[in-house]
Amino acid sequence: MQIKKFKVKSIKEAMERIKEEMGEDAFILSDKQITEKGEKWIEIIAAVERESAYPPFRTSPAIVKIKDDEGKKIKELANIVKMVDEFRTQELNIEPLKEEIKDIKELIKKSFHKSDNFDFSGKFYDIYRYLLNEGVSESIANKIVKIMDYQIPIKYRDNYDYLKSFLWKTVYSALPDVKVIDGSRKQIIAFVGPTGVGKTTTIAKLSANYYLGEQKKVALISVDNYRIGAQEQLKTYASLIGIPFALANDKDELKKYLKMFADYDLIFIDTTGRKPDKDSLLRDAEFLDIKGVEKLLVLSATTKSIDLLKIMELYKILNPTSIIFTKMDETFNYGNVFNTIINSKKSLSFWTTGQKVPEDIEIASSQKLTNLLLRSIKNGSS
Ligand SMILES: Nc1nc2c(ncn2[C@@H]2O[C@H](COP(=O)(O)OP(=O)(O)OP(=O)(O)O)[C@@H](O)[C@H]2O)c(=O)[nH]1
Ligand SMILES: [Mg+2]
Repeated sequence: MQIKKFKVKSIKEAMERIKEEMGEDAFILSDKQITEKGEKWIEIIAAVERESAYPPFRTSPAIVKIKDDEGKKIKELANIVKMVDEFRTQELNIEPLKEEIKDIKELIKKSFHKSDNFDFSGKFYDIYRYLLNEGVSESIANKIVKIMDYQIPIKYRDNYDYLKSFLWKTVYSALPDVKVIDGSRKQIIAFVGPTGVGKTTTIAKLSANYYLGEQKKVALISVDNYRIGAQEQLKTYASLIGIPFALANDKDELKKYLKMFADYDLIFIDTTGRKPDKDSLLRDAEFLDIKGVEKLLVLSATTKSIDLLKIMELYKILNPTSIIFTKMDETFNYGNVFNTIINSKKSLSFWTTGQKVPEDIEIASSQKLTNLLLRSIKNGSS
């Protein structure tokens, strides 16, 4: 890894110099504001390694970045790399599956509302156990295997490769389409979610990517006046990226700033992280009930399934349009993410894969989530 220090006036200038001097693959390791002889500068440390980190929304799965010296984890990493390769092939070959996937989607729509239990045996039971081990809830695992049980003809029931490929299609088909921020239309998005999940960091990542990468006009508003200094975090990011920032102390101020930024493509609103309780969420819902403001729910992939379920239930008050999952790099188990998407019927938009701003964010992908969930399913006959 090659590392270099830069002293610049804005992140934009830094990005240009880094690109020029270190190449397309370089990325920012750290940034801090410094003052020299009364003049303000930003000191940037940039690095370059094999993996491409910028421009935005890397397509390589989050998990590949995990580093650990322990043999077990290295083995796991090797499996994941293999999975990534498989994923790439699957992604290329998905076109011919489209009709089949449409049929399965229909079937899922009908059967996911029924909840009768089934006894599975043989390979169907292995698949059911695998899903439970990955953190998929009993009722969802039951429904998936039931669909397989109904659909798979007798001649294929012992063919493990056929079962695996059918399972892949069933899991994939159960996921709603991904909904990304569409840079082609004006959007005002309030990021809501529990304390410490990564709302502010995610806003910084998206702002940098849409402003520097996609050349969109982005403005930030914080309504986080609840904790002392909370808005400073977003303000610092705004000044590093080179975009405007405002702090709204009440709803009237928020409306005033929305008017002020009326000609911006994207306005991101950072909200106070709260312990999810109904009364404070009702207050947030009232505060954010302004024409044109949509809500994006930020959740952490490290939260237990049962808690995610309760959080989702509570945040229904805010009617979020889609979900961002953060900290995908901190988990090895994706059943909770899958359960949340299936139960809430909400689309995923992005997921984040580390603490680095702006690079640790990706557009979510149903294919990748399916692969992550099924990455360790046994090969061949069992
Ligand atoms: N490992 C990892 N850490 C993350 C990720 N996203 C955010 N974090 C870290 O999570 C911590 C909390 O991030 P914030 O952005 O301040 O979270 P927040 O939701 O705004 O917090 P509150 O405003 O207090 O509710 C910080 O240390 C971030 O660096 C991620 O994808 N992976
Ligand atoms: Mg915050």
